[in-house]
Amino acid sequence: MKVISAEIVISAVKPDQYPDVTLPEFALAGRSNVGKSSFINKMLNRKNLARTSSKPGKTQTLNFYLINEILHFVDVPGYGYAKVSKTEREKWGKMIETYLTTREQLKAVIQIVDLRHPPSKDDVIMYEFVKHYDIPVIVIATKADKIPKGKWDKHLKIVRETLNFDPTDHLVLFSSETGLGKDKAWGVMQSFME
Ligand SMILES: Nc1nc2c(ncn2[C@@H]2O[C@H](COP(=O)(O)OP(=O)(O)OP(=O)(O)O)[C@@H](O)[C@H]2O)c(=O)[nH]1
Ligand SMILES: [Mg+2]
Repeated sequence: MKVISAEIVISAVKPDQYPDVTLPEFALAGRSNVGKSSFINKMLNRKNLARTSSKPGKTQTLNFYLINEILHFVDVPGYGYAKVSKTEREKWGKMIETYLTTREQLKAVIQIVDLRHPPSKDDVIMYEFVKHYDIPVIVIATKADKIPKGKWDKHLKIVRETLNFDPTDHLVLFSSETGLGKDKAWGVMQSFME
């Protein structure tokens, strides 16, 4: 996909703030600091459209980005960030759950995991959640630039095993640093838009 235009439409916290259009949507899910916002920026060739940070907990609202006037990316707060209060965490959890289970134009969840480590307990819960609700999921194993090429397969195998990965789902090796996997990720997304 050649990205011509990309802009933030709204930062929403409740359904009546979601954009009132039926364009296909892809929502990011993943541990805090795993690289969700960086994934969006890489896919859009933008340096900091989706705000990133080396400190976890940067994204706190559902941020809708309109791409080429034809689709939305939705950047979502990360899970597993210990420094957030329990009340705050529950509020986010509810906000994300409401979005994921009610948004009809959601074509797939893009679940980002860190290739360097086995998926966390929260990653496994998130994957089980989307499978339970029959939401299509694309798993992106990012930060591949931090692992030597020769070890990629070994790490991908651990990702598959830990998630109890459904072999009919897509798993894309990715790096927001190098752009590895970008074309493949667009290809998979486009297959969900047809
Ligand atoms: N080396 C490397 N670093 C990455 C990659 N993707 C993200 N990072 C770094 O990881 C940190 C977190 O990235 P973000 O994109 O802000 O993470 P996030 O998942 O949006 O985090 P929250 O909004 O806090 O949930 C930043 O310092 C990024 O530069 C990658 O592919 N390779
Ligand atoms: Mg973010």
